[in-house]
Amino acid sequence: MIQSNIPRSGVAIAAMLCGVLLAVSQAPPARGATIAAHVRSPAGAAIADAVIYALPAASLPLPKPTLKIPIEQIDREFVPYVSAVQTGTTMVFPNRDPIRHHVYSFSRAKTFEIKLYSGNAPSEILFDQPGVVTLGCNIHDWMIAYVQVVDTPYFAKTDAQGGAQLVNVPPGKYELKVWHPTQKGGGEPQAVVVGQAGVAASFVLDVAPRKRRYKPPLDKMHY
Ligand SMILES: [Cu+2]
Repeated sequence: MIQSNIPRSGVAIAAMLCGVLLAVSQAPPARGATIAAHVRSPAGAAIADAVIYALPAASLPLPKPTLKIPIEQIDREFVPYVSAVQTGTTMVFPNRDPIRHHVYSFSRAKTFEIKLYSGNAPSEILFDQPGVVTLGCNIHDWMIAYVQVVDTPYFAKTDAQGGAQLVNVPPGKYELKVWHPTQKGGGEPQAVVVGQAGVAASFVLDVAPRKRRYKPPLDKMHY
């Protein structure tokens, strides 16, 4: 910080404040627009945990993934149940339980296992191929999670109201796709043109109810 010997008058301070306000109001706009997507069933019910992703029609210089994305194990479940990540993302699998877990995948997009561990997993996993990766725990049959690995940084997952916001999408043409772990039909890809004002899209997707395997209460656990 440069010291100044010039006394600051009220006018000078007011001018400085104006400059600050001007700088705030002239902040550059967000880098892109928003794709507001909505997914519902043929009967009109909101579909949660659907992954929406936008693949650029032309090759764009896409930002690379930089964050490590966690899937935790909490109360003998994977959290979250559904994740979406960009191809090239490193994922970590912290175990928050007082018992050990053994995370594995036989999926073609990523086959791996992290043998029985507590706390932070001894290895991180690079998801370097697009596709669906199904995770299980070798000890607890009911534990399941899905990772949709996509060749784009523009994706989002629907909330309980079936809505998903893909943010900071540069203007241009995209193929908009939807995926859900228990999808049965519908959800055909859509061509969308993203303008400065963004775009809205809706999908109708037929999904089966999630089937859960029996999860014993804690006092019935032997491991
Ligand atoms: Cu487990």
